[in-house]
Amino acid sequence: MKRRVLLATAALTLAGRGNAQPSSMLVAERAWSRPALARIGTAVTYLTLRNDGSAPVRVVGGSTDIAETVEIHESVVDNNVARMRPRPEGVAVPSGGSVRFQPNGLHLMLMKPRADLRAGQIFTITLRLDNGATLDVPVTVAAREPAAGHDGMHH
Ligand SMILES: [Cu+2]
Repeated sequence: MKRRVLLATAALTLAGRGNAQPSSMLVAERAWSRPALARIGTAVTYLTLRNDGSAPVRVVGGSTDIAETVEIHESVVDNNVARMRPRPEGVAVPSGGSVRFQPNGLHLMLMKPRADLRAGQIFTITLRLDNGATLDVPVTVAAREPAAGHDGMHH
């Protein structure tokens, strides 16, 4: 029993070395945003989040220099009417799993873009996680989802 406790402590120490958030490793892939005119007042970003860590992670919000706020939204069909609702509770990404933000589903809503989003432009969204960590995600402006293989970065 005592031996087991000691081993567990050693593992924690090793995992924690050089990494403030050893409990999670979230990866953003294929982040893209449709071209949008600033005067429309909103823009939308999609991406896939993959959790390579051993604990679930919840994305609770985000921010970007190019818009006033970033909200997590979900498109739903209600009485045959498509609409979207904010998800203040965020989105959980299970350990070893992934969550896809895509048209007609989960998306990041950029409120009040400060300038037009033009195809080919790249900007950064900083996602905020419930464990206090953040994840900087490079987002490409494109008319449709980029092909696989365009990986984001670890935090
Ligand atoms: Cu929305």
